[in-house]
Amino acid sequence: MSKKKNLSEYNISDVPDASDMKIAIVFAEWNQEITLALADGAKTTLLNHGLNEKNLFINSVPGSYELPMGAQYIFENNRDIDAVICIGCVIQGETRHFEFISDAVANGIMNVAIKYNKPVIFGVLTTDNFSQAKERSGGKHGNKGDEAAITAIKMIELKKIS
Ligand code: DLZ
Repeated sequence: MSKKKNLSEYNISDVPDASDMKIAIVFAEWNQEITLALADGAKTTLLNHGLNEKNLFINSVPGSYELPMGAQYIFENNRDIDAVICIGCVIQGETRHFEFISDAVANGIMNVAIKYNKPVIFGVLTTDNFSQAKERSGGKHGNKGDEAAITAIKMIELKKIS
């Protein structure tokens, strides 16, 4: 296993060219200060790896709970999309909402991926507090949106070559 804990510090030559790919980002409007930074990181990384901006589709959903449905709508309406990157931020509160939302999103995303046999990337932060989320959306722990973008490109390529 790689010793790197932070995929934001990746080797550019390890990532395939994305110029012939079509990718969608769907982000949650909850905790928008964080999710916009993550979505922006994902977008920049995709474009840096050759994705044509006309092949990048960006939509939002109200909250992270709606991300799996958002991904499903995107695949239903755009059959040639290669992958969907789901971006969200669920922050621990005083009630059990956190667990319900986090579990439902993780399972829902996997179900959509399997249903369409296409990568649906879990770009969802699940943190104890806002400052942990800030640190992971362009702070000292990098930007997990970058990592989600790289994961999407790598999985699309894997499907092609495997
Ligand atoms: C209701 C709720 C709560 C309490 N917390 C979050 C959160 O931290 N992050 C997030 O993305 N969404 C949250 N939501 C909204 C739910 O995801 C969902 O939009 C609503 O429950 C409506 O289905």
